[in-house]
Amino acid sequence: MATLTDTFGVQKALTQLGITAINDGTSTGLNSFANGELISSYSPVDGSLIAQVKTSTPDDYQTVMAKAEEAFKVWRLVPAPKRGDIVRQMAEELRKFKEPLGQLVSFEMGKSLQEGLGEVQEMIDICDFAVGLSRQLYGLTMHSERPLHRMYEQWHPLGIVGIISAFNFPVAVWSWNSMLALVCGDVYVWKPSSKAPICAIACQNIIKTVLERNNLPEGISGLVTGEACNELLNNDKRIPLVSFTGSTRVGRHVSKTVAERFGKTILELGGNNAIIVSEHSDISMVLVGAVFGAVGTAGQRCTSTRRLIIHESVYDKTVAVLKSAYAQLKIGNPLDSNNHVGPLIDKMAVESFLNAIEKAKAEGGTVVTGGGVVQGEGYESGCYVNPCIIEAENHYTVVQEETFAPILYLMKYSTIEEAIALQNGVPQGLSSSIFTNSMREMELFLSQSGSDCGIANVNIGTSGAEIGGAFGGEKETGGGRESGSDAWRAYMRRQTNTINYGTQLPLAQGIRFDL
Ligand code: UN1
Repeated sequence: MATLTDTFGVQKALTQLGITAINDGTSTGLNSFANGELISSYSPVDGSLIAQVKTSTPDDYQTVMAKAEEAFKVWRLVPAPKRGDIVRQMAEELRKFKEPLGQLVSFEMGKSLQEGLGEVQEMIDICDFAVGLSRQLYGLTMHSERPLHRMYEQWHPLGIVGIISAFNFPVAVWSWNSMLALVCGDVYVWKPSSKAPICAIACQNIIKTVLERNNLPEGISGLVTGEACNELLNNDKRIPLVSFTGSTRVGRHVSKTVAERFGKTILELGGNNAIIVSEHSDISMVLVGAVFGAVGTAGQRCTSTRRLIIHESVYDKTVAVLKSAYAQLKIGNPLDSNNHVGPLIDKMAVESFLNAIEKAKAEGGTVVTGGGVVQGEGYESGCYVNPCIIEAENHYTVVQEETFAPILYLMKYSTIEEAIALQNGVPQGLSSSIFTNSMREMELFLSQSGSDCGIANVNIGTSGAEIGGAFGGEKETGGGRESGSDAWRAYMRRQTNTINYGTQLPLAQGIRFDL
């Protein structure tokens, strides 16, 4: 019987990416030392074992860190535009490997092939962005209050950046951090999700060719695997910045641990993103935005749409349209482009999907459509679920939490002020959106009395942000910003310099100190 792996060419992709059945430190070669237990990576697509990865022991971790420390001494001296050129070469490699890497992302974590390819495209885009940035790491100059003095600020590399990434964007979020860190003159140690370690090995293999070709130390790009490494990174004083993507619960712990040693964090934690559907909206646009937002990546994006806040006058119509759209959804192998919805990452995720639906019902919610596990041929992994729509109220505990699954809660509003209050009335603050053609509503939503989120969109859903903007959110989302705009500043340290080129030593604030 042909396995799904054969049918969709995943085996070929693995070979192209240099993935063998067991990947350990020796077979990957690039600053990855792993002599610990094996992690097995199973595909949620068909339940098959993709490969096994050895975890890093505490000794392995120390080896990787020592190499990173050495590499930093070299890398920080490479002029920033030259660092940009190395990142440009990485982008070229990623362009070459876009197809197999996109396939691997899809196969290892279960998102659709198109989204897998889109994720690799985000990597290429952030590389290109970082290349330009490598000539624009600008500091300000100020006018000194003293004569014959010059004052300015400059940005220096921080050192070793710890990157802890999540399964849902196993390669893009790493690249947002790593490529910016690299042009800033930092090196990094990456601890990928244990649910998607093969993607990380594939990236290391790609980076390795560029570093080797340019005679650069492998320690520039470090990889450690296994959950025990999280605490080692968080507590390590040699790591001035930890960029963590994951749940609010774990993020709270990372934040405290790193702050305790005065390290910095970039936190990308949970979202509870809502779309406001105004009576002045275009329903066909709402449909695409809401359905892709809620079921794309099987609801496993931080930016997934979790709540629809619908004006009472268009509520019934919107629910009817959504219901029929959900009835058309094709659930199945994400490598098959005919399917809209792939599997959840694992059976634990399926459990939390089912539990959340039960909780919502117990709190008074009504299931409009969906729910339950999809059974039968092609669904043997047990990770496929029917995307669910539930009529609910914003104050339900289950609605206030982020469930990383395709559950969309519907609620009604009558005034725009009430809609904005509902949208903001959750502990998280990542992404938000309004569909409206009313300028008044749009501007109010974007004003200081509007959305309290890091991302606020008009006539666009909550997910699918472009890399050019700063990405991140407020409140329990953690406050971090990554990717575009001036997010690079978090990867550097600012130094204020004042130079006296006169022959006197006047003190600031006019203080006199005569000797
Ligand atoms: C995430 O889910 O962690 O905006 C990141 C988006 C993607 C990134 C999501 N560009 O949906």
